[in-house]
This record gives sequence, structure tokens and C-alpha cells, in this order.
Amino acid sequence: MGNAASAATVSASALLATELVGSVFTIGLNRPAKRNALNDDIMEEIQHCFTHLPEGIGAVVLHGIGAHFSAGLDLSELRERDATEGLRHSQMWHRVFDKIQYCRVPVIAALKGAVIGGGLELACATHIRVAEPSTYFALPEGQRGIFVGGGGSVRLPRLIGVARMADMMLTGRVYSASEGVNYGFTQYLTEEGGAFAKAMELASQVASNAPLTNFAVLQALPMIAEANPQTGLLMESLMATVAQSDNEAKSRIRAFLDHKTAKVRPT
Ligand code: 1HE
Repeated sequence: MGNAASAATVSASALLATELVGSVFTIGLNRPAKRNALNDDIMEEIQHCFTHLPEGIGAVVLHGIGAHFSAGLDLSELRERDATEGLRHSQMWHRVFDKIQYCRVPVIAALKGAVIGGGLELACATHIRVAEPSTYFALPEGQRGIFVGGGGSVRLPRLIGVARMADMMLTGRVYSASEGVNYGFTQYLTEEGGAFAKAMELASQVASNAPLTNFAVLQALPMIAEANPQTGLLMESLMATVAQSDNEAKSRIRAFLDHKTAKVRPT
């Protein structure tokens, strides 16, 4: 991962493999023998990791070690819980995934193999998803007799719609990577084995944005999109004014006007 000169291993818990590659921090779910199923320990590690990200990074890439991104909730830990314990457990997942959604830098998920149940909920908390052809998306909660509990019913309908999510949960329907990119599960589809490299490329690109623009996209845009239109428009005006008045914006706009920066061209 990365080249030896620019990469430095920052920490390696048993359950996460982390690495600093230039300004990009990579976090690998590291339970391949259990298909990166999410048990309480790995959830705690994810929360700790996102709470203590290295200073100065510009983006995070979240990926799975092995052939799968994540097989979701560790079903071996799903024991008899009373209602209070169940609520606490679900809210723990919400806290962890909120750390990702409201991260101070963009988080990009590199997806492959199973992106199932809580694994899909985890992917939905990131800002950009990149899949390769082995990726498939499923919500087998219906078959298991449970319900999503990691924010999936809030985040997933905004990506794919309530009807598609209901169908997945009721019938166990599985979506392929190519369907996933058409239906909004993921924004990018690469060649086989290409998701991590593409995620790293995108991460380097977003890390070079003006920090205030990234802040606005991560913190303000989701709030504006959920606000009533009049409140949203006012918030947009305020955010736009703050961003424009930043020195970073001024110097970037001057660079364009002085023909010192790239033009926007079709890809
Ligand atoms: C697991 C889990 C898991 C694998 N919890 N242990 N998620 C699911 O319903 C998906 C369940 N998993 C599967 O369907 C398959 O394991 C996979 C398609 C992901 C991979 O298949 P395969 O053939 O490569 O591996 P495997 O032999 O099934 O699994 C390898 C080991 O990982 C095996 O353990 P072992 O001790 O027998 O070697 C499996 O038991 C273990 N494993 N997935 C626990 N999920 C907050 S609410 C969220 C609700 C949900 O996420 S519901 C969806 C749960």
C-alpha cells in the first residue's frame, strides 16, 4: 500500500490496519477470516480511530482487508438483549458512524465483495463510495429476523430510495456493482482490483481542495439539503459568503484569472 518513502504506518490495532500515505490516512477493516464482520471491538476501534485522526491529513480511505469490505453485524455477538440494551447497542453504532459522516476530512470507501447489512450502513456513512466489479450490496436483515440498526434507515433511502431499500429488506434482493453505480449505492465503478487505487486517487484530489470548501460540503451541505427551502437558502448564502471571503478562495480565483491553474475539461 503506497510507496515505502511516503507511507508510514501510524498504528495497527489487531482489528484495523492504518497507514499514512502522503496526506491520506487509510483505515483497513482487518478481520478477513470473519469477512470483516463488525463486532463491538472493531466498532470501538473505528470510533477511537476517527476520534484520533492524525493532524494535517486531508482525506481518509476506508477499505476492507481480504476479499470483502464487510459482512455486516457480527451475528455471533447477537445475543438476547432486552429493549434497553438493544437501544444502547444501536445508538453506539450511530455514534460510531456519525464520527465518520461528520469527520473533519472527506472519507472515501473502497468497496469489494460483500457490502452487507451493517457493512452497507458503514459504507453509507462515508462521503464517496468506489466499488469494483466483485462488490455486491445486500440487506439480509429480513432473513435474519432483525432490522437495520446502524443508521441505514436514515442514510440509505437518501441514496437509493425507500422502495428499493424496502424490497432489499423484504425479499433479500442483492444488487451487483454495476447496478450499484446506476442506482446510487456507489458513485464510482472501477475495473477488478481497482477500487483502492481509485479511492486513493480521489482522496489525494479532495485533500488538495480548499479546507473550507470541504468543511462546507461535509458539514453544511447535508444540513442544507434536509432544511426547509427558505432556511436552506439562507444557510447557503451564509456558507457561500464565508467561503468566498477566505484567503484560500481569493488566491485560487486569482490563479485562475491569471491563467495559472487548470481549466475544467470533459473527462
Ligand atoms: C460471520 C459473518 C457475520 C461471516 N457475523 N460471522 N450479515 C450477514 O447476514 C452476512 C453473513 N455472511 C455471509 O453471508 C457470508 O459469510 C459471506 C457471503 C459474507 C462470505 O461467504 P464466504 O463463503 O466467503 O465465508 P464464510 O465461510 O461464510 O464465512 C467465513 C467465516 O466468517 C465464518 O466463520 P468460521 O468460524 O466458520 O470460519 C463465518 O461464520 C464468519 N462470518 N459473516 C459473524 N456477519 C446494526 S444492524 C446490522 C444488521 C446486519 O448487519 S444483518 C447482516 C449480517
